[in-house]
Amino acid sequence: SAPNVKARCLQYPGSEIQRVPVPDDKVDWKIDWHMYSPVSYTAPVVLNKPVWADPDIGSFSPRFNSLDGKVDRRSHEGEYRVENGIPINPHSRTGLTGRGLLGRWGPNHAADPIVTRWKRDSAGLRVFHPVSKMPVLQFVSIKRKDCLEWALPGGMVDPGELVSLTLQREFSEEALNSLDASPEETERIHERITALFGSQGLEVYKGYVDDPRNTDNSWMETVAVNFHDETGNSVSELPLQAGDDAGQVQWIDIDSALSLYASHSHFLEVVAKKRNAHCTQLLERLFLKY
Ligand code: RP5
Ligand code: MG
Ligand code: MG
Repeated sequence: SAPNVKARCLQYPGSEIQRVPVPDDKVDWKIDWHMYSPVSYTAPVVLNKPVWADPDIGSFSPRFNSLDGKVDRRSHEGEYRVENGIPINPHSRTGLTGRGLLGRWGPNHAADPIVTRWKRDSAGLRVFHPVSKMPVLQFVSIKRKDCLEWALPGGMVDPGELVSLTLQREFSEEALNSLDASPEETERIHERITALFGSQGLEVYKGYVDDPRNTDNSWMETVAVNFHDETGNSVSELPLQAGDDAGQVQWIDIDSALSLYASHSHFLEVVAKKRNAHCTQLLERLFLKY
């Protein structure tokens, strides 16, 4: 399928701005499109020079494709093009130039924690899917306040921050509401999840994300890591509480057709396959085959 589906959504999030429609056959930069004239947009909140955003090009000289001070401007996808000092989306056209809602020119690095457990019945036994006969996994999902879509509780990697820390910090903020907890609660949460996040996670994805905020010059990239509570008595017992940019939080079955924010459904398919759990994709393939 053509790349950048969500990053070509006509209505640019959080604005009245419409992208220039990019048809599937023109999405690839390699296809000549002389008439292509994307709209330019950088959100006022970005232009206001918050700490997390770059200044405008011209007033500073970023070192693209390298570690620029503490800001990592390298892409997980390899070297990206820079034209007239402006980085170019490594995947395809999006119908919009500038930075939109994103702070960085070029890659904007995030991390997505995928916390899973087995679905269990009231007797504590694992639940198997009636058709695939495979065990069903559940993952911690948050409902994003910005677009009301269900998503992984991920977030941006702060400059110089280790991804392992971002994963744990964002999970604590969005799914455990650590930002609003008392010092004692924070301590208890920290103890509980440090064990889980300190365990060897399963990296399921590293690279470009088809995020609705992407532009021709700024885009999201992530590292998605799965932390699995096999016995169901580590993080499973912590009370989930939505915080920061999450409006709701809950355990969701990886079973029915999941429609999640950005590329997140894809990450969960990978987790399900690697953990030999039920997943929709697998069912579809079975039905196609027989
Ligand atoms: C997505 O945006 C990433 O996969 C990650 O989940 C998220 C990070 O952005 P914020 O949650 O900080 O808005 O592309
Ligand atoms: Mg966050
Ligand atoms: Mg977030």
